[in-house]
Amino acid sequence: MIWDPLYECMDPEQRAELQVRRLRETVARLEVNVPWYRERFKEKGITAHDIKSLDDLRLLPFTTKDDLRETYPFGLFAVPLEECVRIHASSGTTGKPVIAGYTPEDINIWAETIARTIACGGGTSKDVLQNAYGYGLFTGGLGLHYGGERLGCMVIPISGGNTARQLMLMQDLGSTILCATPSYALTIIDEAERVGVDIRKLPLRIGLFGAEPWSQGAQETIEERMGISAHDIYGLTEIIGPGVAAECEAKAGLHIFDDHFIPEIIDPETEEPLPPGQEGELVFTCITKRAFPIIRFRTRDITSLDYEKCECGRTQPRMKRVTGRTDDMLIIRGVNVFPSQIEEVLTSIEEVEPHYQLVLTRPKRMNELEIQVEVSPAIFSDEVRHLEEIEQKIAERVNSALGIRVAVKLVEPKTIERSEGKAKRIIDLREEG
Ligand code: DLL
Repeated sequence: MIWDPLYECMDPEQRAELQVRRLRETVARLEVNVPWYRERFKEKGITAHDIKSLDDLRLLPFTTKDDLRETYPFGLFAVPLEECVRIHASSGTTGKPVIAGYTPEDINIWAETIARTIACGGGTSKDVLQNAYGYGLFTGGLGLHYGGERLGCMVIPISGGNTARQLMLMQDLGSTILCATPSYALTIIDEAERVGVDIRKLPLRIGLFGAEPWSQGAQETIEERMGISAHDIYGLTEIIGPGVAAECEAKAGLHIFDDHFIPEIIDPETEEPLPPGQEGELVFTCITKRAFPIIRFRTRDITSLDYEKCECGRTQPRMKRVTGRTDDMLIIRGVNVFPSQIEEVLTSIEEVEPHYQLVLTRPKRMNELEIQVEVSPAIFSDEVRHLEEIEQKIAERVNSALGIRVAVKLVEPKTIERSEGKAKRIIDLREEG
């Protein structure tokens, strides 16, 4: 089902007109209400009147994570604080979080884009939605919650963690949709197998997984082991939270809700826009939000865009699965590698489980990577020689797929920490310098 056919299937030219109008209005509001943007627009010599077509987007300045740090906490809010009814924050690995504010209209837009997200995955008002994203400052919990209610689902606001209870309620309440990070979905599968629950026999039919990079291989593993259709959903706190883009039933990329968030792909070095199909850094401009409408936000996520109409009928552009971020890219002897590329290789090897960690060290001033991956219990009790063969096979596959030499260590089942939210894949043991 398409939740909002008027906008989701809109003629692209008509949508472009709508986008330009909304963009101009947003820039005009920022000129008046946000001194930080007013200054930046002045520096660039641009006013709202100069925005006549979508190409004029590139006249506007970028906003970066550093800019958000500099203006922390409310410096980019475009309404008085008393008009806000909610804030969320992204955890961020270092320093202060990003604070996003929402007016009632923003909450409303968000519920709509999440209702679209759930419908994109095949959800309807008849579904029972088990929401295992964390509730709190993280946008996953309350985001999916309000969107689920907007669509008319019965929402189970269980939040992340307490896996035994997740399984109990999944069985007792007949959950048909599971919302979680993909790594937590794997944790749930693991626990189900341990206690002898066959999720494939339960009513569960759809998974809405996102908030971290995951590979196509992991998607297929989850689909197989849960007996569901798994969908990739994407979003970020700075833009609104989840509900920015979602994979439809055609599974040919994630539709971006671009009547609210205009995407661009730029070369992260030169900052020049790149044509459709070319991979680069994803940039978003919010054109409908009231409290925190960010202009040309550099997400650091790497992907490409496709503007062809999708077989599902939606005309919104699609982004490819995000394989990584410019800041979690590892450089191993000059080769750029993302953890999800290694995951893709691991999920193609039958003997190992999709539970892994990447240990980074720097002996002799060169980055070295060790992949630690779990094997199934049957294999672990096997002969040492067999284990060594598997390690070698993984190292060879990684070498042929990515062109890097890595060390591989098979570890005992259940020794890698299980994730309840975003998984920690990289253990960085490098000394500074
Ligand atoms: O992770 C919002 C979200 C919640 C998305 C629930 C989907 C589901 P942040 O915590 O601000 O927001 O983290 C945003 O997470 O820039 C990406 O690097 C990454 N990310 C989010 N979704 C995906 C995805 C939420 N589907 C950052 N694939 C983004 C890959 C993703 N990476």
